[in-house]
Amino acid sequence: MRTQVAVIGAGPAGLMLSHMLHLQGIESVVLETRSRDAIEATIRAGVLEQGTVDLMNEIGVGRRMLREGFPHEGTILRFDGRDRRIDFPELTGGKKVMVYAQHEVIKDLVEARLASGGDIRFEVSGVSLHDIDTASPKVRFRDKDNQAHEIVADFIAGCDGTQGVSRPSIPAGVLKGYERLYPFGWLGILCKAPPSSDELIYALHERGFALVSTRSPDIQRMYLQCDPTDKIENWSDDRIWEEFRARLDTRDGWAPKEGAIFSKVIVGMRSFVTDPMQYGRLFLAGDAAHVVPPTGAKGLNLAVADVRVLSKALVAFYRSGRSDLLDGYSAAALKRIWKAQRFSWWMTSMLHRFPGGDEFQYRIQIAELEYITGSRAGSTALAENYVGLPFDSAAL
Ligand code: RFL
Ligand code: PHB
Repeated sequence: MRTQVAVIGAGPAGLMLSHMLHLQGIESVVLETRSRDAIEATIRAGVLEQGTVDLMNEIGVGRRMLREGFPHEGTILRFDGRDRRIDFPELTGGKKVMVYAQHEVIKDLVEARLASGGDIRFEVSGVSLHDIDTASPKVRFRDKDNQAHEIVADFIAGCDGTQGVSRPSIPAGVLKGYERLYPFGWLGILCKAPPSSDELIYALHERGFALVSTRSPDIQRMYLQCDPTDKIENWSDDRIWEEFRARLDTRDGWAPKEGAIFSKVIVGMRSFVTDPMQYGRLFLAGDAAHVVPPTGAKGLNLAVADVRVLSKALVAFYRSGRSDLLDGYSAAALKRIWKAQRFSWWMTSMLHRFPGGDEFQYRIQIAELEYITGSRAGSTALAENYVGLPFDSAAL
């Protein structure tokens, strides 16, 4: 089988790329190891930057998001037993974010692809990449009935996340990886309760970080900093709520609304960047190329930003035979990626307690939070990164 772009992975990066290429008349085949039901049910990110929201609307997949998502015009930093608010539109010339779950974005993109005749192969196995340093790269895979296939493409987009095959298919020595591991993880829960707050709450306490997010009027998403090697079995519902009450410091009379917990996960935290994000005709995008700790809510947004750059470069190639934008893809994408890495690292460092961290370090963190929330310059630095930095017009 032949296609123009073989896309590995039906996450936000792969699906968005396939849809954007389709709108420009470029055909693609998307290969995904999991089932449609599985990808539409995996709970991950929740916050969309203004630019991600705008792009979803531009490419015609924003209708349900506008109806069911929650626009947030600010966020709360909670420490020393009180709330300080950062106002996004006021500090960023009108920008805000949208709380709309990643799996809802996935549902909307899958529906849009299938409605326009898009080719998504779910439940494939044994995906392998070949001849990626030639003008006819190939992808071999088995379909869900175990039949073997080969796709011959002009390009391969490696959008297969942290555990995919794309990055490991690049010969050793070509890529440089930059990594930072954090000595903590997040325990994430979903519970049946009404929202505790109109806006997300990022809290620092002597006992560690806590985050209050939301999914719907009756389902809430909340996180606690924990040991990354901790086990879910150690966290009874009672212990979780006790820890939330302590870290969210209910002295001022505000307290989280508690309800039945129906999902618990522990996720590790790391920062990782691959440079370059290209080898021959293989282009990496999203988590396949970089990972951020979730404190800045940037992972999904960066995946979308990558494919925005990549789709423009592919369109320029097919429209006018130009390959300069493809050659510049990695450098252009990495500029934004490093800025998002810095923001995610900074938010993580400011809001978590480091094992072995002493009282001095904690006092410095509180002073930084006081500064960020008390100064317009400080608040703006947080707000403009959180809603998403402007796109570099030279790169796009
Ligand atoms: P994905 O979503 O991992 O999709 C990759 C897809 O590729 C498939 N795959 C393969 N397909 C074919 N062949 C193979 N060999 C394959 N190997 C894998 C996988 O099954 C999968 O479907 O990567 P993508 O598209 O790059 O998207 C990245 C985002 O998913 C990720 O960055 C975010 O979820 C990160 N993230 C957040 N990002 C935000 O922007 N805002 C947030 O609020 C936010 N919160 C979070 C998060 C991630 C979290 N976890 C679980 C790490 C909160 C958490 C707790
Ligand atoms: C979420 O709702 O899952 C969420 C929100 C904000 C973050 C990370 C995750 O920084």
